[in-house]
Amino acid sequence: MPRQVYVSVVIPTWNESGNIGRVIPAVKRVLSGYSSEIIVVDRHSADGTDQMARRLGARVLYDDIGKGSALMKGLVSAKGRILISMDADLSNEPKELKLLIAGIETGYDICMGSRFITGGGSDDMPWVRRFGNKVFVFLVNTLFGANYSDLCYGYRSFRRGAMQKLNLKERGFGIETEINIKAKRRGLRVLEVPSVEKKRDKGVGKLHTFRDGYVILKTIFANLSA
Ligand SMILES: Nc1nc2c(ncn2[C@@H]2O[C@H](COP(=O)(O)OP(=O)(O)OP(=O)(O)O)[C@@H](O)[C@H]2O)c(=O)[nH]1
Ligand SMILES: [Mg+2]
Repeated sequence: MPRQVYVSVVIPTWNESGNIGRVIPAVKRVLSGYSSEIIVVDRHSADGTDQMARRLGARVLYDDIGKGSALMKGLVSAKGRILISMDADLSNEPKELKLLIAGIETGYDICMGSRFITGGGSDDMPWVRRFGNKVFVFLVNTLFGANYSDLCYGYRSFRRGAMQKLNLKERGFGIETEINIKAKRRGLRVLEVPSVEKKRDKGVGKLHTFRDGYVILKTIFANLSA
């Protein structure tokens, strides 16, 4: 009889060899009391991220399109009852995993880390991104009648089955925005929990403020007519 997986953590990676060796053991430590799996979805990194992840016990998949597409690939193949999306660069605190798990156990469909409610914060947000995020939050709340405090942040948990209801299409950094909009539209129960985003540890960020800001804006308007 195969062991039931309770929590699946999906981590998209693109040249994260400086970080992945710390993230995976930290996630395993926090989840030691649960049956869990870690799925790394790698963009054929040139720095051996995939080999390191496999050596540390993660299941490794590949995707060469974008962060959103990698995340979806991982979530679709995940076996857990609770699915979690997490970055590889040590920006997301592994100890907060328990809060994300508790959110789903309490009865919510999606539990989103927020940097902008009491107890949350960010050491990794230059003012341009902070301003852009505020504008995008305002737009989504106004256009879709939502009440989010944060938007472009990927540390989240999902009840298995909630994802299928969203029919996600975004392949890049628009994925979080699309999730927020469609979760509201489909009437999913969403909880925000405080999260403190730390500075990326090693390596370089893949998000380009203006290029990906435009992607997020396009995502918002594309979903108006969808
Ligand atoms: N598979 C895959 N992973 C990606 C891709 N782009 C980014 N990632 C991963 O997605 C996560 C988030 O990307 P980051 O580059 O940290 O984005 P960010 O946090 O907005 O930017 P920084 O603050 O500069 O770190 C990291 O684990 C990246 O390695 C991609 O195209 N494919
Ligand atoms: Mg990052």
